[in-house]
Amino acid sequence: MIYQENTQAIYRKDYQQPDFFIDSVDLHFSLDEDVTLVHSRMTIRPRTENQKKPLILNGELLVLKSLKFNGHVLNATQYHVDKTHLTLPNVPAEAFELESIVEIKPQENTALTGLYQSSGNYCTQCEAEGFRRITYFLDRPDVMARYTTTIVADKSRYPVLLSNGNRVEYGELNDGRHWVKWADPFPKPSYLFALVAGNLYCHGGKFTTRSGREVRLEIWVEPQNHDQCEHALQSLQKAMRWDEERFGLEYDLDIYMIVAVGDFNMGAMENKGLNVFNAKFVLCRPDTATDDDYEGIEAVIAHEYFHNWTGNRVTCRDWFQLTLKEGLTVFRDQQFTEDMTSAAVKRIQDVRILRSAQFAEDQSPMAHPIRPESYIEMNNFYTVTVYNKGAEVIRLYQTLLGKDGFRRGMDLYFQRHDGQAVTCDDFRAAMADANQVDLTQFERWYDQAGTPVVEASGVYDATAKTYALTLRQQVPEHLQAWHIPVAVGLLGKEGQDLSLQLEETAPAKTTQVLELRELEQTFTFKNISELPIPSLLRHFSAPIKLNFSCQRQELAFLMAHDSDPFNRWEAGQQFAQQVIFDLLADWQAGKTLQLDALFSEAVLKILQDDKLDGSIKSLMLTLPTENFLGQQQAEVAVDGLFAVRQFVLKQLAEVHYAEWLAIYRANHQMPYSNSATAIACRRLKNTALHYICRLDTPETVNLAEKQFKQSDNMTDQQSALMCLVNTFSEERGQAIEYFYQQWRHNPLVLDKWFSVQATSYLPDTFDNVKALLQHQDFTLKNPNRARSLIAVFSQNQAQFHRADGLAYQLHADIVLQLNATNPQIASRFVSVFNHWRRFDANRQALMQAQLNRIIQHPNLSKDVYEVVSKSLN
Ligand code: 0A1
Ligand code: ZN
Repeated sequence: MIYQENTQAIYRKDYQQPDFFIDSVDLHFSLDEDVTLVHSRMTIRPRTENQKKPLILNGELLVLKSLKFNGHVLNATQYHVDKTHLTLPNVPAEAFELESIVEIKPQENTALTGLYQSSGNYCTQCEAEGFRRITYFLDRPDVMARYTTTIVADKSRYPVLLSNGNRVEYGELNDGRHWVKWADPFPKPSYLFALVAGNLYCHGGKFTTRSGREVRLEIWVEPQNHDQCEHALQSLQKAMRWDEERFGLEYDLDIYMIVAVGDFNMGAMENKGLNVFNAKFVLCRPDTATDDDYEGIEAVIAHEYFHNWTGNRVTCRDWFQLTLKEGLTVFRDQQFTEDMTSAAVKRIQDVRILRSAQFAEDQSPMAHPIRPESYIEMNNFYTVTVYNKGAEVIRLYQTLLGKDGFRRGMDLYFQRHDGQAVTCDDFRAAMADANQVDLTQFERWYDQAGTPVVEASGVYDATAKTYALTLRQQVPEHLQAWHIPVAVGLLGKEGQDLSLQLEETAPAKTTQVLELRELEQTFTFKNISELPIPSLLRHFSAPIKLNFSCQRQELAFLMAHDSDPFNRWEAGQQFAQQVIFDLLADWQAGKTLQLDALFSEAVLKILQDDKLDGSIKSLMLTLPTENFLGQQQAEVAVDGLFAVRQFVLKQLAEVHYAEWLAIYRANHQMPYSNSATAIACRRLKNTALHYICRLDTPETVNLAEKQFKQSDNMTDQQSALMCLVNTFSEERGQAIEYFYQQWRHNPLVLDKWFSVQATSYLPDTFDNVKALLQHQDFTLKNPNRARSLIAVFSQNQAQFHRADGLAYQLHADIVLQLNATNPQIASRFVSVFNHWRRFDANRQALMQAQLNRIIQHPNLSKDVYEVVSKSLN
């Protein structure tokens, strides 16, 4: 087989310090329509005295025009250039200056890494290894340099020229071009470099730090989006304040810029002082963005801002340490959102993502520890494991050490490592040393892949008044026991929390964090005067699967009474899961289905519980997804799960119709605002509307249509459209057409139009998706648009996993197209096939055939090759 790219794996154990450091780099960009010239002047210093090492710089897709060494032009015999490197075999043992000029073609860059164009503007994406597509460099995070950047471009087409740091000089040339010079005082790794040039509008603001410094804040967007920036600005201000209050961390430059671009592979990028964002995470207005969009923007703005300390000031030594900055920064943004919105709702949402995506990754051939041991293409490791499980691991420190102990660890981490490129071990050492605890065993969270499974069982002794809880972790043969905090509560028969005491002298609490370190441990609670109902793994205190056999009555009890809102929700989910799996057995046996009365009653209690916040209530009224349910099975029962879940939803809709309607009416009149209360009302109301519309009668269609046409906000309009696309009514087609005409000129809203159609559970969805691929507004070039249809459809379990395999074939066609233009997106898309072994023989064969077809394709990118080869292995 021919693979164009080098598919050799790189190993963590092979890490070596760089042979050279780059202390400063002076860049000069001349942006022109046909070629862009990049001139770089670097001061380079060997790491050790008297070393005789060649200088090997990274560089890809560059055309070298000139090379100078300490001011002297080098001739071609003095260096060597190949597809990926520039090598100077003989360099002196003291510091020297190297100057290069290269040509690049951003206008042809469809991979969206390095320097590229979006809507006619220039922008960059350098993480992880994009800087080498801009100029020759030691493109690795442990080489930190001071940057100055001069940008020259046509003034009328590119009036705005931005880079990292502070604007120090500017001027005009007499040919219609102008220039700006930026200087970043902080040494940084190359992956944090950024440049933006274009015609952009600035939404400005300011922030005064707690030490009294004034910082200028700038949100840069395409001019037509000028009215969609205020929420982003406010989110930034909130994040800046929160980081001062919670972690004592202040911003360190005089200016902080955010640029929104329409074409972006990921969510956003934390470049020093100049974040580049996917427009989806900046732009919003009530009529164009949903409540979830608003929350997503606040979270991503905060995430990138928090990176200024966790990522930029203290960065990663090598890419294996990615979770050092990402796990920590996700944890920080999660805590921020918990404080800004509702801690319980946020926790539930985060755990849903973890379980549905990360636990699935753990079960797949791409499973890896949060600190991977090897990779072929680093971009394949920006995963839910590194990010979201990484955040759970950081949360474990806080659970074990307490909020104050965690803060002490953070303080010591910055005290020790500000300005350095460090490792996950350095972080763990700071946590351990600041709290004088031994965190040796804790390293297993970093080097072992997989989701730990813990079995729990309890024994109540009425005479001794003790409750003994035994926890047993299942550790696969080649692995070692994890250090797992399990937060536990015990409920009395009135639903009240019992007070818990492990030792006679220890203070009593209603939630105890048990530390499971051995394979098996028993914890005995004293003075328990009645048979308790345990509430285990409260607030999901560790990223594990906990098995504890619970009767339906107990689940219903916890669902109604647990003081821990997370576990209250969790009990409902487990209850629903049991009900669905029992019905599945009936469905498979050809029996008539009948909904469990106790479950229906428990749902009614939630519906009628006036004390529950609308957001939580709505989560409690949402059944586990088909994807999640499939994961719990040895072999995913695609059709059965679909049929049974639909049955339960319809039953709940019919049986409680009056209540759904009452809830709908009670919450529909609330005027729009983006307050938590208004959001909660909309969530609850729209959950109700979804149930109501399951009935698909003229009356219910009418209700959805009215909301669709009359709503003044996207949350309500999109929800109503989603309801309508799942009906067989005439209004369905009309609404789809109406929405298109209303929003065809707004790309982010048009993405929603594609997505809503791809999520439909009606049997014609595949044909619709195929037709939408041919739509004039569909393009694979824009990642958001591609995701809105393809990625969304691939998560529509029953429709994507059609037994005829047609959707698989179409999906593989698209992966191969993207492989040539945007390997990162291709690789993300192909990953749905990673789970092929979990399906029935027929579907396995169909997916495997597509994987084989892909791997035989010539010119496969490293990105796709790595995923597909691991998948077939
Ligand atoms: N560091 C960014 C995410 C990011 C990673 C890679 C990218 O291109 C390959 C782009 C963005 C973050 O965590 O927000
Ligand atoms: Zn990040």
